[in-house]
Amino acid sequence: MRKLSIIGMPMDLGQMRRGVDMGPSAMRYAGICENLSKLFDAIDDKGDIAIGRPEVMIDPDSNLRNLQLVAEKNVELAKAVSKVVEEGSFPLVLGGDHSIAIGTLAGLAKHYKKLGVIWFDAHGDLNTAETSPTGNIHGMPLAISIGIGHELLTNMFGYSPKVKPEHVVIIGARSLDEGERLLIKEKGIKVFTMHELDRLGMTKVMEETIAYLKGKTDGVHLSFDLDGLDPSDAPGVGTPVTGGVSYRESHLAMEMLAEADIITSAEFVEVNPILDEKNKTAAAAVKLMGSLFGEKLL
Ligand code: NNH
Ligand code: MN
Ligand code: MN
Ligand code: MN
Repeated sequence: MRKLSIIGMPMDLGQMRRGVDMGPSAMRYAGICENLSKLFDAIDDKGDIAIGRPEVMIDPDSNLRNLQLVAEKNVELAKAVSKVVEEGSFPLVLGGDHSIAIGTLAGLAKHYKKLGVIWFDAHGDLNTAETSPTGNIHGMPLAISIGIGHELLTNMFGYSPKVKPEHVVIIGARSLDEGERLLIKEKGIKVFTMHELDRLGMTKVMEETIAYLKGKTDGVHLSFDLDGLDPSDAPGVGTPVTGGVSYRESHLAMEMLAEADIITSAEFVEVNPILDEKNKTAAAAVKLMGSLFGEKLL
């Protein structure tokens, strides 16, 4: 029995542009359940984690925007994700900005000791309070998950790291900050930037990604930031970067993951319907889910 559980995480506290909290609604409106119903025996939409309308606050000690709240809400998300895994269902988390990956990965790490992560993104999300140009936590979740960053976030549930750097693959990067470049080199993180994508093509990149993660992980999470796509295909994101992955290339990536049958959880983040054109980005996310879960063109 193949079961999907959807968790909405309408959190926009990891960055400064409001509207990404409506991402879960926009993706549901674009027809998640209708599009995925033939691919699962059952779909259980758990609704949204309650975020409320908190005041935006910079932590005076660390310079991190909304540190306490981002930490608290991510603990709630982690518990919800963990419960879904216990139920034997596939966790699909809808963001929200990318800071929600802190909670998703913390929840998954309880069950997968060698969790692999595919980070599809224009950015590296490997900043710390010291290297971040913005103080926005959505630029930090991957660093936090590999154990680098503020203790309140890295040490969730009393241990760190949640993921080993050698179990991470970043795909689509084209905007990396200086501190992120250094960290990638220091930790030897596998990155396919747009340069490698152009040179090798998506087919080779995905073959290498799958081969890299296959034997050494006990589960693979897909963290899909919609700004990894080219802004012409996904305009509804807070930090668009030109020169991204095309609509079809991204589908090819999902189709190859479906074929390889290695993905055990996923999240789609940074959809901001206020910045979108007629829900185009949310619709793209939903179509990508279809390909990821095995929908065929023929
Ligand atoms: N690197 C920048 C920062 O840390 C931008 C991050 N924005 C993202 N990440 N959307 O995926 O603030
Ligand atoms: Mn991101
Ligand atoms: Mn990004
Ligand atoms: Mn290309």
